[in-house]
Amino acid sequence: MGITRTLVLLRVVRPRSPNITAFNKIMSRQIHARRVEGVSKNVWVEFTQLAADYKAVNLGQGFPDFSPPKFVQEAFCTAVMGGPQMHQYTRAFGHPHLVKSLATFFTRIVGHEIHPLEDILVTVGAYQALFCAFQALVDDGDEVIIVEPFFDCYQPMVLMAGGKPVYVPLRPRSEDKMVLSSADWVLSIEELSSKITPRTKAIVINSPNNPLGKVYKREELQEIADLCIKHDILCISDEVYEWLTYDDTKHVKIASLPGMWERTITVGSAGKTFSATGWKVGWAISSDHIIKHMKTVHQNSIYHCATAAQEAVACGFDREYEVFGTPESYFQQLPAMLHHKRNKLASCLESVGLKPIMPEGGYFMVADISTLGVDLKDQDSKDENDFKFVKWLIREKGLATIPVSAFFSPEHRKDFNKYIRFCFVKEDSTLDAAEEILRKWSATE
Ligand code: IK2
Repeated sequence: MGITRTLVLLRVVRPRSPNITAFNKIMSRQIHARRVEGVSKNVWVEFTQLAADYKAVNLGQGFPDFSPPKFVQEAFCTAVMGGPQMHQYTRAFGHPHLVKSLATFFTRIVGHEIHPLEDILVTVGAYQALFCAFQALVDDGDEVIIVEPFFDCYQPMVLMAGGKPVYVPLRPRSEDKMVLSSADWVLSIEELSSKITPRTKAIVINSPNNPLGKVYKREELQEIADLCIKHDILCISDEVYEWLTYDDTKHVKIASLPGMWERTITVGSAGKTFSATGWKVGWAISSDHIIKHMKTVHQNSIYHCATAAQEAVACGFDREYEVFGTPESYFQQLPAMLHHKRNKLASCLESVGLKPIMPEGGYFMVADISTLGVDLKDQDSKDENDFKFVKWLIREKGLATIPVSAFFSPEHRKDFNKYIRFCFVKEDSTLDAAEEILRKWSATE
């Protein structure tokens, strides 16, 4: 059953239990802990449900609507049929086969000998790697610099750890120039530097960036690295889209720059790497003196993630190690396929008068909607403009996307509420269906 059908079936309005209401009345103290205050809104929960309710063509949340490559599907089936141990607990910090495969694979990429048992933590998706990092490394009052736009969970995770998020936006290179590529969005090192205080504990970067698709150049990473080293700051580097770069753009790992291995936590995702987001296998790679604290959070919360899924991901990396750099590699095939989809979506958006920003990496495309002039006065007035527009597009046109202000801090949201995000890791038929909706709409305007 597809995710849309499942979500539609789950949308049964449940009457409030009389027991819960009674309990709330008798409970004389506040039920919730303060750490859940102000972080309950979640763009994925809201828009995935809305897309399902309206059975919209879904270019919203970032997951492929096609299957993972055969070799990992087969590896998963083999694992599931592979005897009792595949169905039981495995090593808490990562299935032995997987940490070995990850260490072998990434030692070659980072250029630093990675110890499978000391330097890697396998997690429930990249989400949990990020959660463990913030919980293990951020203390009350610590400041964490987040480069905007950012994957939305960084902010609530910092807050839940007791930290203070401090934001530095990527800005279009020039306000008057048409912003055509994600490379036109740049970080001001002066601005970043001005945000560093004695309480700054970490800087969070994401390359390729979600939602913009910006891939940081080596020189940009070097400037960030210099600041981290100068001020003794950690770097949390979210690299879940590391294999997805286009037009000869190269992804560089900040951990591979001199002096950065010891202070960088690199976060990865098998969901994004092998087009299997539902498996929820992710990892953090860092020096053992950092990973050991993340292990403490992990062992006292999740303990470990599904054994068979870890085994399948290990087989995937073993295979990729063998074919790395050849046309057989999925890490070449997936970006090649997505390159075509990216261009297809860009032409479609341009043909209906939207202004897309061409991503250098990842599988999202941001477009400026300010030229469209849709009347949104009937939409919820508390919402930002892009939220209103995306809701309108789902309800009225049956097309789901994501509002880009969700990737900005409350203080900068207003400046970026004229953009929406399209996901293109979709079957061509899904992209065609989206194109048809947009064309019909533009023909009636
Ligand atoms: N980090 C980034 C930058 C991500 O984009 C994601 C997953 N995003 O998917 C939702 C969307 O943007 O549409 C994660 C971390 C989490 O990855 P995982 O699924 O491995 O937990």
